[in-house]
Amino acid sequence: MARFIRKLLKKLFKSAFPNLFWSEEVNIKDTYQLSDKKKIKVHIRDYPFQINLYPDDKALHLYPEPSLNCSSDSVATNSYILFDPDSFYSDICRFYRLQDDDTITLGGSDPEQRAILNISKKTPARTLSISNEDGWLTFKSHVPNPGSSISPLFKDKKVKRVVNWRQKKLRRLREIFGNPIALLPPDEAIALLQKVNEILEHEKHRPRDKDGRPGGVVALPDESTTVIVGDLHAKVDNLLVVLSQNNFLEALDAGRATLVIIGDAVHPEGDTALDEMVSSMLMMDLIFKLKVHFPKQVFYLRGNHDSFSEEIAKHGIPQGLLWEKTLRKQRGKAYKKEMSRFYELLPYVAYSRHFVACHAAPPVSSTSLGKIINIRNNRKLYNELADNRLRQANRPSGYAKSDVKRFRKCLDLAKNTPVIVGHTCLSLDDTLWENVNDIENHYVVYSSDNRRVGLMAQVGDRLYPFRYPVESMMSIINALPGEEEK
Ligand SMILES: [Mn+2]
Repeated sequence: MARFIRKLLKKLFKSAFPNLFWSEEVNIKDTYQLSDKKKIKVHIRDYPFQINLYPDDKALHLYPEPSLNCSSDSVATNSYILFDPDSFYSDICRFYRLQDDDTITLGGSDPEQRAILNISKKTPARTLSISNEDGWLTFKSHVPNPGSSISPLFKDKKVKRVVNWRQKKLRRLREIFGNPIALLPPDEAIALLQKVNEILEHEKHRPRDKDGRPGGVVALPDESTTVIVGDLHAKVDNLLVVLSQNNFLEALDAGRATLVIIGDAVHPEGDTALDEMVSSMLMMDLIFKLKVHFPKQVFYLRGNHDSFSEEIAKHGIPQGLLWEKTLRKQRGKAYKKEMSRFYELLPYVAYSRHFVACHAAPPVSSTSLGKIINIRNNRKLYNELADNRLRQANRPSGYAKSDVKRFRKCLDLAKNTPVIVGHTCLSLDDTLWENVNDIENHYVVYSSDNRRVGLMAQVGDRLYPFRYPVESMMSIINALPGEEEK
């Protein structure tokens, strides 16, 4: 709403003082030298641009945010992504998204821009501004001529580079998940789940509890690069979006990355039918395939929905019981039993020197690493980690800033280490929230939104928030031509 009002005010202001906002509309066919004497306005939906930034001509690429949806009903986002082509295609990296009504002023004094775009420190603080308005981009150079330049990336290979790069990931996903991506037949499903449970019994990075069984904690090595996905609630497309963006899949394939799903991958939410359990079965099939494919790199933490409990209910729909009934009916008693074993074997907390994550909340009772490792049969601690929420007037048992601090401390983590939880959708217009309740480096990520998938991913020593548009990934992947038809 704020965005809408701002836009309206800007429009009124512009109509009152048109000369102040005048910019020349240019159709760029070749390298165009930007000048501080005039602003230019370009529509670049059809092809991407290269910016050569003053003073050292650092090349940056500006692409319409790539969409794989070819159907006419897909929503054009009007967004652009701005990135450093030297790193964008090779490793997990950050970028800027210019949404409608956004402006970015590029310059070398901003450490974030230097880190994300590899802009040199020599670049003046205000070098070039780019604004997006209804998909039209306005460029304004702030430095004496000749300043920066922009050129269209006409060559076919470049125009389609981002889309081709994503298409390649889709083919890889099809190799991992099967062609087509579909629910497994019962016999294959149980064989897969048994394999997963075998892995969990001897899972890597799981300190043992006092009975010698896998404990409640995943302790990741310092050198692992972690990607964290929040509650998916049966949104299979959202999982596939995550795996087809950035270089997450490539980093998993190269053994460089660790994927941590922080629970509640099942049971639909929001506007979907709450009693529909088949998409949850498919979701778990896919997660199990990932686990078998990357046994030392994919971890699933237990959420409150990872249970057959009768207490799991939404708007009067007993999702826990329905889930149990569906598994029994569709896949047999043995499968349901194996799923119970899976739940029993799950960890509750994952951490490394760079982050700590659990499904719902830092514990409010006094705790220690040892207690969390020995969480089996500790119902109270399970409820705190997997089902609590922020403290509020009507929820005095919720967690607060002091609990976030204590959580880091009990794991011997530095003060500014990101604490990441899921479980609570904080507003309908987003999927990820930062510094929640004014608690610094405290993130809530909820990855089952219909429009955008939020996740946290590590770049260098730090985890950063990322958001990606949701697309109909299942149908896109299943409609890809086979290798021989390419
Ligand atoms: Mn939950």
